[in-house]
Formats: sequence, C-alpha cells, structure tokens
Amino acid sequence: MPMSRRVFVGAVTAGVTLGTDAAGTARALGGQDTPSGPAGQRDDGYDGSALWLRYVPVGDPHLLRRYRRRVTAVVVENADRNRSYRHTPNLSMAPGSTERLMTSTLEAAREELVRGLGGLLDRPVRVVHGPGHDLPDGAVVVGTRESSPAVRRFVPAEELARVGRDGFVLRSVTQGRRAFTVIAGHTDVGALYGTFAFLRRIQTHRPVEGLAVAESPRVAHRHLNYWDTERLYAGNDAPGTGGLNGENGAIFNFAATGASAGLNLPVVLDRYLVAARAMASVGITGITINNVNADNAYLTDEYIAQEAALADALRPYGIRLALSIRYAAPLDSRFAPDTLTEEQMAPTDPDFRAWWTRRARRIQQSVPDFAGFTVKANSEGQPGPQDFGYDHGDGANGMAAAVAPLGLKIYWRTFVYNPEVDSDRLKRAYLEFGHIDDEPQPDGSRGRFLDNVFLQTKNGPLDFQAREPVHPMFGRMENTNQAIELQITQEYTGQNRMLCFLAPMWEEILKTDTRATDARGRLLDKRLVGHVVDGTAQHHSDTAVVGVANLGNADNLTGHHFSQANLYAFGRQSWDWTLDAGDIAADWVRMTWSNDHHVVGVVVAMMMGSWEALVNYQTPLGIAHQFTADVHYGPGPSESHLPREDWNPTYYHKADSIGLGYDRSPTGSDFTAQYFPGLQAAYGDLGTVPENLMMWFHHVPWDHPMSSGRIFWDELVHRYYAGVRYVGGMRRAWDSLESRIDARRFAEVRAKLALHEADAADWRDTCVSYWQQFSGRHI
Ligand code: GCW
Repeated sequence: MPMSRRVFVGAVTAGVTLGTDAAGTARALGGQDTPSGPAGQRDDGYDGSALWLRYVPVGDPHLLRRYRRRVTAVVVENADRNRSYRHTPNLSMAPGSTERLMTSTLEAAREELVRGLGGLLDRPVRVVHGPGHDLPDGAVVVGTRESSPAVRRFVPAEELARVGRDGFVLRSVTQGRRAFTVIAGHTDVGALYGTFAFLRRIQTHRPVEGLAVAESPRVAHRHLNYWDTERLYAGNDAPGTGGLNGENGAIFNFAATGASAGLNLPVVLDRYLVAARAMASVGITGITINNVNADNAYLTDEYIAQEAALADALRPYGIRLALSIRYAAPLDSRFAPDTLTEEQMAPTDPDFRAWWTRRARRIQQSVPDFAGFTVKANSEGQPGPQDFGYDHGDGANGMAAAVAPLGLKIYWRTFVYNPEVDSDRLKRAYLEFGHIDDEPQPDGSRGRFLDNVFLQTKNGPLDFQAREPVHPMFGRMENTNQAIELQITQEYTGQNRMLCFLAPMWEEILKTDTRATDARGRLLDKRLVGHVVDGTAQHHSDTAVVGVANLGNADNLTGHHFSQANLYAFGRQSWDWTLDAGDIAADWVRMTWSNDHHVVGVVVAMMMGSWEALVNYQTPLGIAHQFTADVHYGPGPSESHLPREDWNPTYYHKADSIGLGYDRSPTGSDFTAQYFPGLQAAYGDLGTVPENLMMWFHHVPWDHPMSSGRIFWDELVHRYYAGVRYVGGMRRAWDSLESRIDARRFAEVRAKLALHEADAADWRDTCVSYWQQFSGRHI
C-alpha cells in the first residue's frame, strides 16, 4: 500500500514510533550512512543552498565499492555539437561565483556527472573525450544518436523515438568483460534528464546495474509561474519590506539597488544556476518570471535585454522563459511612440494584434525560444477584454492570433470572480468560460478558444486553500486546452513557517475522479483530473502543468528547508502525476538529508502527515478561507470588514445556531450542478459528500452524525486538536534526529517547528472558541 494511505493525522505521536517502513526504503540498497554522509564529512555549517543536488559521498563502504566498480569514467562525445544560443555578448557570472555558465545542454550533462559522481563516489571521475568505440570498463555514456556513436551503437532509433522529445533511456550494456551505462535521449534535453535520473539512483542508493529504463513525461509543458515578491516566502527578508542589501527577496535581480546594484542581470548569480539545475533535474521546461499582476517594465527594451541574459543562462538546462503581461500594455506611454488608443484596443482590431505581434517579435529577437505570455485579465483589478466590451474568448484569441505565427502560447488564467456574475464566488469562473468552450463554430466544431491558448485553472474553485474540491472545469472544457495551476509557494499553507509537504494534496487532486462523461452521457474510461490534464481523457492537442514557484534569495532558496520538497515534488508530479507522494518524499529525503534508514523513515512520516494536519488545525472538514485579512497566514474567522464580501471569512463559514458551512447543494447556490452528474450527486447530498469536503457544499448541522460515531461539532473540535497534536509529534520526531542531522539545518528546522506549533495552536484556539459561540456546546 502506498505511503500516502498509511500515514494520517495522529500517526506521529513521538519520534520513536515513526518510520519503521517508510516508502522507498525497501527498494533502496541499504546503506548505513552516518548523517548527511560518511563519518567525518558532516558539514555542520551547511545552509541548504544546494537543494537536493548536494551529492554527499555514499557512506556505506560496500555500496560505494559497487558504484565505483560500475562507474569509472564519463563519456560525452561531441558535447559542443549543439551550442546553446547566446544573445548576450558580455554574459558573465558575478565575481566570486562557484557555478559556471554552460555552453550546451550536453556540456551541462557532463558537468553534472562530473560534479555528482565526484561527490557521491568521493573521488574525481575521469572524463574521456575520445571516440566511443573504445569505451573503458565502467564508462557512463551520455548523448543522442546524433551526438554519440556509442549511443548509436547501443540504442536503436525506434526506441529513442518512442520516448519522445523529453524522454530518455538508461541502459546497462556489457561487451566481453567490459560494462557500460548508456544514458540516451532523443534530444539533448532528454539526455540531460536521463543524466539527472541516473544520478538520482545513486543519490537514493538504488542499483545501477542491469538498467533497462525508458521514461517519458506525461505532460508536455511543466512550467513555473513566478510572482516576484508577491506571496513570496523565500526572500532573505519578510515579503514587501524591501529585502536586504537592495535586493527585493526574489530570486532574479532586475532592479536591485544600493549594495546590490552590481548584481543585476545581465550579471548571473550562482543561485540562478543552482535553481536551473534543480529545475532541470525534475524536468521543468519553463518559467514565467514576473508576477501575473504584471508590470509593463518587463516588456521594455531595457528589461528584455536582462531577460535575454537570464534566458541565455538557463537555456542549456532546457528552461524557456515566458512573461506575464498586462492586457492593456499597449496604452502605456512607456512604449511611445508605439502605443495604441482606447479605440484600437478591441481584441479583434488588427492594430491591437499587430502591437502584440511586434512586442513578441521584439522579445523573440533576443530570446528566440521565448515560450509565450501568461495573462491575468479582468481579475482582481487587472485590465482585460471586458473593459473594451469583449469576453475572455475574444481577448485570449486576439492575443493568441497575434503570437501564433511566432509559435508562442497564451496561458490565459481563469482565476476570475466578478460578483455581478453570481452571488456564489465558486460559480463565477465556469459561468464566464464554460459557454465559450461549448460554442458551435462556423466550421462545425465546438469551442471558440484557439489551439495555442491554454486556459490556466487553479486546482480548486476558490484560491489554493489547504483542501479544495477539484475545480469543476476539469473535464468540462472538452474543446479547450487546459493547464492546471498548483501553488508551490505556501501562501495559504503555512508560508515559510510551517512544514507542509504538498505532494499528497496534489496527488489527491490529480487522482480525483471527475466522473466525466462523453457527449452521450457515458462515463469516460480515463477521467481522473490527471487524465484531463495529460490529454488522454479528451484528446486535447497540448498539455501543461503550471506551478506557482517558491524560489527566493534566502540561503536555502525557499525560506524553509522543507519547502524545497514542494518544488521537488511539483517537478516529479508534473512529469508523472501517477507517482506516489510517499515515494517522492523518500527520494527527496535521501537526496537532501540522509540515506540513513532511520532518518528516512522518521522524516518521510513527518512529511506525509503534515498537510492533513495543517488542514485539520486550519480549515477542517471543508471549511474555507478563515484567514485574517490579506496576510493569509493566521486565523480570522470573525472578520467581515473587507470591502468585498467574498474576501471575508464570514462569507465562507456562514456560522449560525444551526451549523456551519456554505450550502452549495441544489437547495443552496447549486454550485454542485457545475460538476458531472456523478460528482453532482455525491457532493450535493450531505449523506454522500466526502466528510473532508462537507462544508464546501453544505451547511452542516452541529449534531450531524459523522462516520467516527461523533456528532459534527465534536468531530470538528477533534480535528483541530488532532492537527495541533500532529505538529507536536513532528517537533518531537525532529528533536530525536539531532545527532543524525547537520547542526545548522537541524537548528533552523527546529526553530521553525516551534513557531509552527504555537501558530497551529493559535488557529485551533481562535477557531474553536469562535465556533463555540454559535454551537453553544462543550469542547
Ligand atoms: O491568491 C491570490 C493571491 C494574489 C494572487 C492571486 C492570483 C498574484 O492572494 O496574490 O495574485 O491569487 O492568483 O492572481
């Protein structure tokens, strides 16, 4: 049984009871490393800045011998065959950097092997430059059939064609008394992904003999969105306070001032390349680098020059840049004399389209592999087509038509909630977008959105709450390419204070059965959210997963050491959404902390219950958005002062003497009608709705009987307490690892867990006592 089913709230009571059989342990080869590497090599000052690519020596001598025997040399033939395009003549690393700019993807693969194997095997590996026909015993060969005669010899063309653009093959080959490992891609980037997969095997102590692996991603675009400093919890200072030394806390510097003025792009910092390597190691293909509440500065020539430099640095790792744009940018005098008048702003107007074609082409001249635009329109004050009398379909298509000739995509976000559309905020997005997808077209087809448009939809219908039902649009937009948007940065899930591993949430979402039917009402064979997203449910022409990333300029790049795990898991799950969250956690722990069985067991168990615990002490049983205004961290269930009704906790909980929760069943707002019939029925009935979602759909009476045998009130209170108890268990479990974890990181996590426990208790106490005023019952 997968790990995610085994760990639940309350499972962590004390460190010693944890982790006797953590997922992934069984398949690893063993290894009794002392913490973070062999004895004597522990670095107690280590700050976490290498993410999961730290490559500490394999501590188990037996295993180390085995790896050393099988891996003796790195062979990357013709590494400079496809030199990565470089636009910026003076591209350079900041003085004192330790990372190095790569000139090609295969060079990046080779350098990663040299660094990774050198670290893991605790001795330098030989790089053999010669021809592939005379491979030394123990050679690790990387390349494509085009770059490498050895790959050509050992991996047939059809096999590589089958793994597709980003896939790879790992193969053990024996020839007489010599044994080699071949890492092959159909493309250079595929070979790089294979390289990281091979290193991961050693990092997690798996065998590297007898390899016969072929892997390819299920989703084409595995993309990050980056909101600069908004909702960024990984700066070296609190968000919004300006950062330290003139930096603003974001990972990339465009406009740092003061002491950091010399650290702006085109200067490249180590952390950009660490992030690039980390992204590539989990198969991320692109990043929209600026906030969706977009600043037009990013479209100016000055910024484009900086973006080109960033793109140059990331390109060898297969990472493409994209930009968020403000729909009304053509009106901005910064672009004078190239500006439009209000009259030219109709998305159907050739002048409007030509403006966007010109801007996009301008970017493409400097960033030839530019990926496209992310658009937040008519949402939270951002301008959009509705300001000019058009709908989202017209707006998205106007932009899509403008950039289609350049091969670019439009990621059009569906995070809209105009109160004039419906009194229930959750219904608004589908009401604005659904009919456009259904609309019959002149050519007989259905759906108005163009093929190079992705509708980018958050996983749930509200806004990244700790647990939401799936967004009803998944499956309902049969005729439009859909991208799912997940939030890696922990805006509502503890920010950089709470340890909350999000992979189990994403697994729950991606494996939710939409109960989608075809036009004749028959259930589809493949109808999980993951199937909708990967295109196999409804045969969409293009596929994407988007994650709102959590990278910043903190030493450990994510603010909380355990937030690194969320970025890692996002990449793994967007590559293959069928993976088990517990297995991903185990890999990450082994790569980041230690291969010590005990550490792996304890830490994986902590992580696997951490999200459910947060749900319980924050918003149990489907109660939504109880946050204090704007900050989105602490509890504020009584708050009702914000100007928009649907920004206030009271709008969501509807507490009264009868019960708690928002009735969205057919007797209430009838939001449930937006789901396919199977889910409509399940969610619409208090008798069948999953308990952990019940208050999303029902006003639940205080004495409603629950499956535990308790009444609803008692179960609610129980959940708040269980959630906080779990955090106490995590704290004790972590404490028990002190001798096995390097000192600095141990102390930093310990300090966070102490805050975490106090803040979780605040959630419990604030909410329970507030609800009690309505229930009038004992705790
Ligand atoms: O959750 C809300 C955030 C905003 C964000 C918005 C969105 C960047 O509080 O900070 O805007 O969602 O997704 O557009």
